[in-house]
This record gives sequence, C-alpha cells and structure tokens, in this order.
Amino acid sequence: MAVTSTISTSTIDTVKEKARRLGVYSMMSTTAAGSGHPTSCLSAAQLVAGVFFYAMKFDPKNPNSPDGDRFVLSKGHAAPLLYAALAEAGVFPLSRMMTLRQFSSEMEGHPTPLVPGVDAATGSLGQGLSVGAGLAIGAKLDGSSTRVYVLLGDGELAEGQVWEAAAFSGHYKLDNLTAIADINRLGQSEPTMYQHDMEIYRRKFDSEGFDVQVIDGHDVAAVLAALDHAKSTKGRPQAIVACTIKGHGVSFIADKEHWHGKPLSKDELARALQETGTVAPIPPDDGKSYARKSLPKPPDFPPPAAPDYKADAKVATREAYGYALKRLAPVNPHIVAISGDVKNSTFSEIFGDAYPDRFYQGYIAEQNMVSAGVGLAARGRVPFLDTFACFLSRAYDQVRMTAISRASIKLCGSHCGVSIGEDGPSQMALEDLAMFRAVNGSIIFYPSDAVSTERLTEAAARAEGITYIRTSRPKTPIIYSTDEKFPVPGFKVLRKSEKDRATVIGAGITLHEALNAADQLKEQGIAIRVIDLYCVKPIDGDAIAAELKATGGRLVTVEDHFEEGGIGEAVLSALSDAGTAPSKVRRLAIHGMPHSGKPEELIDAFGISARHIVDAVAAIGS
Ligand SMILES: Cc1ncc(C[n+]2csc(CCOP(=O)(O)OP(=O)(O)O)c2C)c(N)n1
Repeated sequence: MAVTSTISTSTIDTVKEKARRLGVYSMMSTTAAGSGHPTSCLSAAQLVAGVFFYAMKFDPKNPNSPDGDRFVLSKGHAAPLLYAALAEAGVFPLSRMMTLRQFSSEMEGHPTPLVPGVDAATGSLGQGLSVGAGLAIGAKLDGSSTRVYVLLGDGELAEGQVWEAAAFSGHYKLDNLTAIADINRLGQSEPTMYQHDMEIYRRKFDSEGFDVQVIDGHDVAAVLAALDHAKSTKGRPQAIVACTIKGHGVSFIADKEHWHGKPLSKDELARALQETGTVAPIPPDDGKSYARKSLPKPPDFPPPAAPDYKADAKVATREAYGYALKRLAPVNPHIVAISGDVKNSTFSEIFGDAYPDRFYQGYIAEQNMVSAGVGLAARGRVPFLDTFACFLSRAYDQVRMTAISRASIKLCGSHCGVSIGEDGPSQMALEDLAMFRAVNGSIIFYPSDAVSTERLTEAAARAEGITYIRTSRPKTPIIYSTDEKFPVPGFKVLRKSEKDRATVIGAGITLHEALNAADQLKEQGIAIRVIDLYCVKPIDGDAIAAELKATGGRLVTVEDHFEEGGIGEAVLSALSDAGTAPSKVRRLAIHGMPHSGKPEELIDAFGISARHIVDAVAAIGS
C-alpha cells in the first residue's frame, strides 16, 4: 500500500528533474552507440532517480564504499540509465557516459564491476536480487547500516531464481534489502505474462515475507514516499511494485511493442527531446578511463592449524572439506558458508555447527546460492558454497556471470563421479570438470586425501576468482604428511623410478586406483610413474612434459568423469601448450550411461579401476 508523507515540493521537483535528465541521457547515449535499450530505461527513470537522489546514502567520490548504500541493476540491459545516474551524481563525467558500448570504454552494454559503483555484472536476467541478498547479508555481518536496492524488470520476474532469492531474503528477514519491480507490461518480444496485473506481483512478494507497496512508478511523490516507508520497515525485506510504462514520456514509443532494445535514430531523438525537453550540451569524451583499478580480493590471513589425521586413517575428501573450513574459521573471520541443503553430505555442517553465525542454509536453490556468494564477495567476504557437484550445473550461468563480475567465490562440489555408487547417475557429477575448466580464470582442485583437501581449501580461501573444489564420497587413505605443501599449479609424483614404463595421471578416487595398479605391476616387475593431479586447472604443462619424457612419452590418464573436457583433455592441452605430445596415450574415463551399484563395481564396470590401468600400461607397451 502506498504511504502518504511530508516530502517537500522542492525535493519532489528536484528528483523529477533528475529523472527527466536520466531519461534524456539514456536516449542520447543509446542513439550515439547505435544500440541499447532506451525504452527499458525510460520506464525506470523516476525509480532510479528516487533511489540515487533521495534514498541512497552514497559517496560519489567513493561509490563502492561499504559504508554507502548499494544499488544492483538486475535488469542490466538498462545500463544507460545506471550510467546516467552515476554520471549525474558525479562519479564520472557525462561525457564518459556517452562512450556507452565502445571498445575503449568501461561503459559496456551491460554493467560490470569495472564501472565505479557497480558490485556485480548483470545482464543475464534474474540474478540481481540474489546478489542484493548477498550484499545485504554481508552488511548485516559487518554490523553496517548499509541498505541495498535492487531494480528488476517484470519480464525478468518470470525467472525462477528471482523467487529463490525472494524466499531466501524473506526467510532471513533481510530488512536492509529493497526490491523495486519495474512493471512496464512489456518484455522483449511481447507483453509479459501478467502485464499490468499488479495484484499478482503484490501477492507473490507478500507470500515470500516482503513488505509490499504497489505504486505508480512515474509519480515521483509516490516513489519517494515508498522509499521512505521501505527504509523504515523493520524485520522484513521490502518490495516496491511500480506500475510503469515502457518508453514513458515519449509518445511514439510509450507502451509500444517492437521497441525493446532499439535506439532512436537521430531524427527520432530530436522528436523525443521536443517532448521531454533537452539538456545542456555534453562535451566530447577526453578518453580518460574511469574503470575501477582494484576490485575486492580475498583478504590475506595467517596459516591455520595443521590438519590432524592419523597416518592410517581413512577419511572422505568431502568430510575433510568440513574440517578444513572449521580450521580456517578462526584465522579467517571473513569466511562465510552457504550450503544447498546438503550440509550433512558435503560436511559444511562441521563448520556450520561450530560457527552458526557464519553459516547460511541456502536450501535447494543453487542459483541463488551462487549469486548471493557474488554479493558476499563484493562486500569483502570469502564465500564457500557447496552442494553435490552435479547440481552446480543448475547454476552454471550464475558461475559464468561470477567470472564477468570478477568475483572471488569458492564452490565445493561433492559426490563426483560413479564412485558415489548406489544413488545412481542423477546424483553423479560427470561433466563438472569440463564445465569449470571452461570458465575464464577458474582454478580447479581435485584432492585425493584429507590432508590435500585441507591444504587446497586453504588455497581456495586465498585465491582470486572462481575456485572449484571437487570432493569424493568414498573414504580414502591418507597419502600425505600433514606438513605437505600443495603449490598452484602443481601435482605430486607419488611413484617414481628410473625404469618407469609410463606416466599414469589420476586424481581423487582414480589416484588410489593408480597406486593400486602400480603395486600390481610392481609384482610383475613393471614400474610406472604415478602423478596426483590435485590441481586440474591451471596445469604446468612443462613440468608434466618432463615427467612424461622420463617415461618414454607413454601416458595414461584415468578419471571419474566423462572423457569430454576432463583430466585427459586437460593434460593433453597443457602438454600441447608446452609444445609436446605423448608418444602413446590411453585415456581412461567414463563412457556410456552409468547406473546404480556398489562404488567398486561401478569403478570397474566403467573402466577406471586398477585392472584397467594395468591393461592400459600393457597396451602402450615399452
Ligand atoms: C536470462 C536472460 N534471458 C533472456 C535475456 C534477453 N533479454 C534481454 S532484455 C529482455 C526482456 C526483459 O524484459 P523486462 O524484464 O520486462 O525488462 P524491460 O526491458 O521491459 O524493462 C530479454 C528477454 C536476458 N538478458 N537474460
């Protein structure tokens, strides 16, 4: 319900004028660029002007300050409107805003954190409310009064992730989070499902625990009153559901279909400005970049206590991940964990039980979990996010956007491969290495024992960008002494002699099969070199090449993953980058559709057991 308030006429007039200018600048910059979404900007001009020039606590000289309020443009295609607001606020000159979409400019077609004032990349619709929830949780953890505003489109509200985020925000009573929904009736190709049925949107947000106000989004007095009311709301997030017109203020584009994503021609712009009024001429850009020079990085921290395992213990790497987080927690207060309702399988509950204030139940909403991690990272937190490795594929677009956000998040995927056994193929991750290898700048750890899991989890906490930790379900023996170091990139040579016939590379469960194969072959008088590829990306191709050369160039890779994009391909491409190739190679990987069964049975049936390694070594000869 809209609320009356005592906002002065001059304040309202000031914001009205700001909104007018933001609309004009959006049309001008998109016309200059020859592409962009002016009609999507015009529907939200009053909303954004209200946020930036009335509600937000915001220092234009330090626009990413954690002390300030945050704005997330979930409908990222309205970037020109955001850039106009930032320019009008004085973050950078208006002339820079006019470099929209140019190769030499940080003002890209959709926002990225290279633009001062932006925390996360948007443009893949549906993710902004989750980012906002992460920022809001981060602010609460910091004890900060920061508020977070998120602008969403109505077409965008069809994305399931928006409602994952709404449920999450409502559940955690994020009263420092305001969602503003720009209900302009039109999507890209046709009207939205609910068009201007405001009641549906009211009910949807209400059912997730939001305080909801339905307003006329072009009535500046109503917008400001709604923002005041949101600010004063305690105990729950707020939604301002704003009825708007796409292309508002320009008669020949307002509420018209087929104008989405179309800039005005120069003549059309001139006609539009006759209706909206003009602005002072904007000088040409001087070429000076305003791109942010530094983005949030994981803070450094002192070494944690050493892992503590008996040499003869058998511990699953998934369980060691939980111990690692718990051991890291006291030395790194920035660590926060979210689990997708599997904390008792991924073992993040070991951390959560010890540090309940830093653990969030993400429920079964992996997309929200990943994007909330981006918000947390933007606030200087070190987010560890976990689920079964196979379910991270549901959030692959969010992972991709994390890379564009240059955000440092840590993902742990447990239950990789056929070695999970009885649960069957729906629970087995067999594509995850391929998926994460393709992500720009990603780091992939695949530990084989509890000690390396702990050390690599520590390395993940220190790493910039996206780090993926692949853990396994079965218990495995301890291989390493607790003071072993695991450099990145790197691998460990676990069996080595002058007479090695072949290099066998495995990781996780297959490393143990390779060690078993080495023992069997030794009994036949055959020596092999065994490598633990604990870091699947990046790989030091020169160092692998040196080991390979010493074994006559004969290579066997063995992995609990489909052949495509896994360890075999990773090793071969690293060798190729190092200017070499194996003389003979066998790649043992999962082929065909796996099935329920006992782990050992499946490892053998799908061709990655010690027996198959022995055969592969025999096949590539001496
Ligand atoms: C996940 C995703 N799907 C499709 C698109 C392509 N796309 C860009 S804008 C848009 C329409 C958005 O409509 P709405 O959210 O109502 O925003 P408006 O432009 O109307 O303000 C679409 C389909 C996208 N960017 N992201």
